[in-house]
Amino acid sequence: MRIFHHPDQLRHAPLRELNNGEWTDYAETPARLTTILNALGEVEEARDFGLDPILAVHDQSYVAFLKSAHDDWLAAGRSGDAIGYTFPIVGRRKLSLARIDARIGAHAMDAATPIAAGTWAAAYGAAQAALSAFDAVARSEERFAFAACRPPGHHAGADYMGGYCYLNNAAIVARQAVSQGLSPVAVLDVDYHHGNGTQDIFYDDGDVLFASIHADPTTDFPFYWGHADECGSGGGEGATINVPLPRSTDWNGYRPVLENICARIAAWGAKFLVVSFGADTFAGDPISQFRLATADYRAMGAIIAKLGLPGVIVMEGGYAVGALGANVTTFLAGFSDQA
Ligand code: OKP
Ligand code: ZN
Repeated sequence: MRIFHHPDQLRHAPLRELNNGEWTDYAETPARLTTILNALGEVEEARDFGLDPILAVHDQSYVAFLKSAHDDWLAAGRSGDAIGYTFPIVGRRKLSLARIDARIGAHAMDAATPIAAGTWAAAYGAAQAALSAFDAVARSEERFAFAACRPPGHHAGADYMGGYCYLNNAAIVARQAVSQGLSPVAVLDVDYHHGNGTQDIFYDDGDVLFASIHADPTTDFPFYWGHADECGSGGGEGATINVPLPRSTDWNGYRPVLENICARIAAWGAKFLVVSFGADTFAGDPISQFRLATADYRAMGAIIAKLGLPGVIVMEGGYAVGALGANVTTFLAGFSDQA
């Protein structure tokens, strides 16, 4: 399988995050990507497809904010990473506010997603890696390609960041697939956390099915989305599927749910598949509570590949850095066994 990345992805290195009331080391580190690339061996540098495919998902004003936020932070006399503290949960609307703190809050769903000096370059690079993987498949060079994205994307919406995510790499690929006539498209999200941003972007959209297996949001981030009764609306009614699972779920609990959700993707008639792959379902993940073993990722890859669809795998979470390389290569090996 061809694997894509962009060297700028390493430029995003926030210093710390607000976690359960304390400042802790930022879990979404550059070392995650280095580990994955080292384990994978032969990887290709992304091509640059420009801003247009990003702007097909994200608002122009949000992209402009992301680009300049860290400079604006420094210009306001601040140091370190830009981070917000006030969020408009009531009556959120487009206001053109100048103060950096107001602009961050208007474009963020949490206080755990800092903007550092290299954040925009890295997020742009990750999106280009995803687009490069899409391009390889769209040219029919291979049925599937892998984008070693980092920062991840699935919590980011059209005009907001959150959960370590800035640009929604999976949504950018799915939208690109739709615009190239590959509908209906399914996004299968197997990260430990619910992909609220991807869900939000396609909630009313009947061209893109969003299907996710994740930790029950009554106990885990992002709390407010990913509940089983969220099924889409308008033209997208029925095109959102959420299966929350309890903490401590292992492969015996996970596998039948994955098989069922794959059957629903097939029944829905998907022609193109985007996989949001997070290895934070791993038993040793420091911020997550499922119990998958490294070997289980081989079976997971095989079950998804058995759908027989063309598509792109984009990397989302996975924070057990010591095991991350093995977990990713094992997933891709299971995928290639079947492909
Ligand atoms: C990103 B991805 C919780 C602090 C916030 C954010 C988790 C983001 C996960 N104590 N944690 O889905 O892997
Ligand atoms: Zn996650």
